[in-house]
Amino acid sequence: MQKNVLDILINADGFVSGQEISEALGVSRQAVWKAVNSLKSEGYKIESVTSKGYRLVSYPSHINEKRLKNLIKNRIIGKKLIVLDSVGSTNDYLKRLGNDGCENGTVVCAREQTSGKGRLGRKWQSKKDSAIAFSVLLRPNASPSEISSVTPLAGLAVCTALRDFTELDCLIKWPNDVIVGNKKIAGILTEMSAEFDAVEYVILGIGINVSQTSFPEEIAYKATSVLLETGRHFDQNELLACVLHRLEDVFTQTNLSFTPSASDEYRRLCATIGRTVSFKRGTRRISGTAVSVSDKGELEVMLSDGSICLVNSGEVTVQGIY
Ligand code: BT5
Repeated sequence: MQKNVLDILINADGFVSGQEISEALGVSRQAVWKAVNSLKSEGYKIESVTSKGYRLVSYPSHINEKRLKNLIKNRIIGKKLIVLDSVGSTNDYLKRLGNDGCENGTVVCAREQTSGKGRLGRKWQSKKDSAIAFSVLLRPNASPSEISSVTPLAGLAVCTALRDFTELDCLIKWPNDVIVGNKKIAGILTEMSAEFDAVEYVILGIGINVSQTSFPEEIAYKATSVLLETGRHFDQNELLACVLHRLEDVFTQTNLSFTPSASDEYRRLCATIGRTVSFKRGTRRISGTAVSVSDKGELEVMLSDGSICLVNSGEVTVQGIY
């Protein structure tokens, strides 16, 4: 009922009277009034004028299922969409759906995560409605070694969507953190379920800081949000739809591995290139200069003797960026 009323308001050119809505839906004016009130309580601004009826003024800026479903035009990613008010971790929730056979491209998104996960057992923190937290399940027809570029490609998609949507100068900290200046605005956690030679599914968990005005003390020096950087409030639904659209573009155009144009674009936006980096090999810590990113997504680091070392996983510390 609420959705039907919303659809009418979205498609109306200006005011629609309560009478018109009740006739179109075959319900009482009282029922229309109730539906309008519950839409208002969800954050929709609806003007009501006695002689004219109702007019949709603005949408809630936080994640809202109806609004998001209206915005997503993808064929695969987000075609099946689950929006939750609160969940432990969208990745864990989607993993359970993945094990039960959910379709390629399923997206789970939540207004709040109570135990959001970072990589290597770390925590991802975001308060309710202040950030976008979602996970995408992909079922590539490939072996684990053939999909090593999935994570950097997701980083590229999030980075370019944020650049276009917010006009911020977002860059990528290899392999897939999205940064503005030297602070992180988005992070990605990739998890996979695979047999030795076949991937069952990949889950890309993506957190984007949108409306935070501050961060807990321990991460304040390295975290930022779209609001802090631009001073503007963006609609989380439009931003998420834009990111999902970009993910679909990137993954349908690349078949999950770097194409020459995707790797060129990745290198152009990679803030790690040209910087001094250090990483662990066994028990040793090695330093060098990041010189490029290979077509498989590996970081190419030049060591002091001029040799090139390829880094494909693990933690890399970048001088000058958190
Ligand atoms: C990441 O890990 O950056 C991956 C973050 C993935 C989050 C998404 S949200 C949807 C999905 N469901 C989940 O449960 N997770 C995914 P990592 O590179 O390990 O960074 C984690 C570190 O970043 C933490 O140890 C903090 O230092 C810092 N951090 C935590 N919350 C942050 C935030 N909101 N913004 C910036 N930095 C943060």
